Amino acid sequence: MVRLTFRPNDARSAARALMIVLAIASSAAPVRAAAEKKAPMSEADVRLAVQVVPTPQQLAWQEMEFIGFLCFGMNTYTDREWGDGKEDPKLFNPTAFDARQWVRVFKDAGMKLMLLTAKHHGGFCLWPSKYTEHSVKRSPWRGGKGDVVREVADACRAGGIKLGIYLSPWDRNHPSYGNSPVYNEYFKNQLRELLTNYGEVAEVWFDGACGEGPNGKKQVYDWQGYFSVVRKCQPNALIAICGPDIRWVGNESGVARETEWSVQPGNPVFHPGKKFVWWPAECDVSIRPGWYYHAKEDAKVKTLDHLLDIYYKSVGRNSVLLLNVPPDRRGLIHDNDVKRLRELRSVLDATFKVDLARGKPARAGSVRGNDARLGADKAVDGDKATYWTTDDDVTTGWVEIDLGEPATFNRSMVMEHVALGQRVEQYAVDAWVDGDWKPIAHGTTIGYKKLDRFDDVTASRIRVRILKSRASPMIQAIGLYRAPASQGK
Ligand code: FUL
Repeated sequence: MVRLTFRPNDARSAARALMIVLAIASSAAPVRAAAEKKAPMSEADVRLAVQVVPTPQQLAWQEMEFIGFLCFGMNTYTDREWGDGKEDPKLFNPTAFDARQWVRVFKDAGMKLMLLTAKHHGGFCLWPSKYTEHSVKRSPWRGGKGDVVREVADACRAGGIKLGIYLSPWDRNHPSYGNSPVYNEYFKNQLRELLTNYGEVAEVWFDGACGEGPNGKKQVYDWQGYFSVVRKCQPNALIAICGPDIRWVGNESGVARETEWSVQPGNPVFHPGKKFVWWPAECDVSIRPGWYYHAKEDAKVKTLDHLLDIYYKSVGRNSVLLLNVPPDRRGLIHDNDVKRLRELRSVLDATFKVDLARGKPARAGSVRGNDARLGADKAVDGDKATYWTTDDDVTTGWVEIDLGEPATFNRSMVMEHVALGQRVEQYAVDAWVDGDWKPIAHGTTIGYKKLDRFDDVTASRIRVRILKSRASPMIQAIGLYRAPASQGK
């Protein structure tokens, strides 16, 4: 029933969700069910949840906001999305491979990390692993002496961008897959190779996808064993998706929920024994219909408007955007994708260059202990270490910003000081227009960053109201921007 080879995005995301469920079904509640649980929380639980904070590494990761993904490998040469593991390594043969071009393109787009599919479901390794022959060492590329991971790691370091490694647990090539203890050793050995020989790795991505189906091979993954290898070899790396540090948002369209909490119920497999954890969402999506490069999709690179919409619904909804840009058979990122990324960057730069609220006089309904260090002006000072807050028992409040002259804007931003946790449950933004407060945006959670879009508003004052919060709100930043006219929505 679920024997998937290549399918549209929805089917693959369903497959990943299903496989995450299957992978842990024997011992635990499904990841997605845990992540999406909506039951009202008891007061005691709310008190616990507000105490949960990110690790410094999780916070630094969130602050990257926009990161890039490279699905590249055997599938690029077979024109498929999922390999069956029987491919001849000789097929892998980029003609103009240049990881420095990838880094340039990603950096110009504003991405802060590059995540590479070191091994996908087909099992072909982009580095010369000593534990298998199914790798670049048996391909004609660079005379069998090539190492994609090495070239990518070096290019990332030279370009000042972080490196992430995707290693698929599902492996359709390795004969031990399904013989659980043996395959788990193989997988851990590969992890050790990748995490000790290539310098710093910031993110390790364990995909939950698996298309074995009910009659296929059954591999019981040693998640805790995998996590220990990562912690030991790269103590600062974050473990994503099937892992404790970064949560899959639950779809492959790049869209977070309107209500997106970074505090989640602990997952019994990934966070055994923990009631609540900091488990922030990552939105993975491809710039093309497929994850891998297919010449037939050259004209199907997502439109600028679509990418902007994705940006607002991911980065603007308390998530990190992981955008996949698959290199082509030359081993280069195709011009159509490069051009689209440039357009995206230029609109984002034009939009967020000037913050009309920055440094403007601000006042608040109340300030904790009337302490000037926690005053309203801290929400517009551009300093991520400072924030406005209310007294401990006060869970609503407002900040008003005086823009001086009437200014025109169509985007607002509110950020919580998530270094100390996530709290806000409901907020509204109003503008002073024609002698009255006019509502311009409202929402539920804020988290690290909430962006709202609306039609041009001209006003000399705005206010942000916190209508409901799990504890005193801590507002790190409020911003106002104007997107170029053609990007009205
Ligand atoms: C999915 C995989 O099946 C796709 O091939 C791709 O790697 C995507 C990022 O995750 O689960």
